[in-house]
Amino acid sequence: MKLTDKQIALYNEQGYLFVPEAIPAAEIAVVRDHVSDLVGATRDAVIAEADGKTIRSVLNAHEYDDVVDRFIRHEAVIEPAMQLVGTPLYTFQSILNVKRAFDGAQWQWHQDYPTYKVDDGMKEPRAVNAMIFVDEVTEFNGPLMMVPASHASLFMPEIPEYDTKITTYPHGRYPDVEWVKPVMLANGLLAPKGPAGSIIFMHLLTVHGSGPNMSPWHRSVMSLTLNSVENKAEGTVRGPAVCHDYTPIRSLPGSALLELTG
Ligand SMILES: O=C(O)CCC(=O)C(=O)O
Repeated sequence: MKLTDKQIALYNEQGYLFVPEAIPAAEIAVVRDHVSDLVGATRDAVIAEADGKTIRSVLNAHEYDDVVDRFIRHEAVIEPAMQLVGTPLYTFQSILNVKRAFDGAQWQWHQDYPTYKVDDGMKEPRAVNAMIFVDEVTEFNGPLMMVPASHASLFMPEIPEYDTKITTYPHGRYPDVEWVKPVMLANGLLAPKGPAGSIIFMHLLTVHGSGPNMSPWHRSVMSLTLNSVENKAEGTVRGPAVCHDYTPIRSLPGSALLELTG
C-alpha cells in the first residue's frame, strides 16, 4: 500500500494518519487467533495488570514468534511507515497491548519520544509508531485517544520520573495533566475506531493515552515503533524492552500470514 501525497501531508500536519482496514480481515484473523495463545504463554518480557495475573503487554514477541514477526513486517505497515519517515527502518520495539475485556487498565497522557530520548538514546524523533488493531476498536473497549497537531507545539519541558503508582507499565514517564491541558482545549481530542487490521500511524511527539476497558470485548493493539536506520538508539536502560538489531526491516506480502494456516 502506497500513501498518497495528501495522506503524508495530513500526517505531517496532524501528527497521525488513520488507515482503516489496511490489513485484510483474513490476514489479521491469523494474528488474532494466535494472540490468545501468546497471551497465555509464560515469558519474561510480559507485563501484568495490577492483579498480577492478567497480561497487560507482551514485549518484542517478534523476536521469538514467527506469526508476530510476519505480522509486523506486513507490507501495509512497513511501506507507509518508510514513506512517512523517509528512510529504511528497523524495529525499535514492539509491544502488544492486549487490554483485556473488563480488566485492561488505562495509559496516562504522554508522548513517546521523551522516554526514547532519555532512556534509549534516540537522537531525534525520526521514527513512527504504528498502532495496529488486532481486535476491532470501538468507543467501549478503550480506544487510543490523541491530541491532533500536538506534535507540532509540545515537548515536555522536564522529563518526569517513571510512574510507579497508577499503572503497572514500568517505563511510563507521564507529565502533569496541566501541561497538556491547554493544547487539548485548543485542539480537541480524537479516537479513531475501526475493524481489526486498521492502523494509526503516529508521530513520536503526539500526545496520546487511553482509558480502561470496561467492556466485555478485548482490545489488542500492536504498538510498533519503527526507527530510522540513520537514528540508531543504543541506550540499554530499558533492557529487553528495546531492540538493538539495526538490520533494515523487510516487508512481506500479506500472503505470508495466510501461508501459516496451511
Ligand atoms: O495501548 C494503548 O492504548 C496505548 C499505548 C501507548 O500509549 C504507547 O504504546 O505508547
